[in-house]
Amino acid sequence: MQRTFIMVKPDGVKRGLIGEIVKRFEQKGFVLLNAELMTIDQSKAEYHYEEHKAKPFFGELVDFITSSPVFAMVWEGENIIDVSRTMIGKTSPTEAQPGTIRGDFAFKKEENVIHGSDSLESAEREIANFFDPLQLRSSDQMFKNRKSS
Ligand code: IDP
Repeated sequence: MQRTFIMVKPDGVKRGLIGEIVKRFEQKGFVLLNAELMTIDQSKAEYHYEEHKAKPFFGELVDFITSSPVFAMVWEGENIIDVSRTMIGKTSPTEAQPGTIRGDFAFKKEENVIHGSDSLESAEREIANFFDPLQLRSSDQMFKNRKSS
């Protein structure tokens, strides 16, 4: 079982897409472990997008992600890293297929509604950047009462 970091970006939150995105992940059968509406500070944003530090759009990217609240989530499921990237769609909305989240809702590369980790290593690094390890749930903990009742 894998877990991943999914974030509705400021444009997605402003456009009221949190519910739609959560619905798609729930309907797929994934389990929501943690979620928080949060405003990201500069240092967390820079760490999150560290791999793009040398790119010309880095400053703009950090400004955008810190501009207003995001909805940060941890989701769990089988092969969730690859499956969620497919559900999210390509980075550029001109390439994102209809039926994917970006294909259906995004029209600009700079504001493409959602982030999802692209590997197990990034997922763990990104989860740790935004959530306190003591607050992280596991699905075993969440559903232990359901089994015994
Ligand atoms: P991903 O979000 O699909 O994994 P990455 O290549 O990791 O894509 O880029 C991170 C984010 O940076 C993208 O989601 C997008 O919002 C932004 N971005 C990527 N390329 C460009 C660009 O050429 N101009 C402006 N923003 C970009």
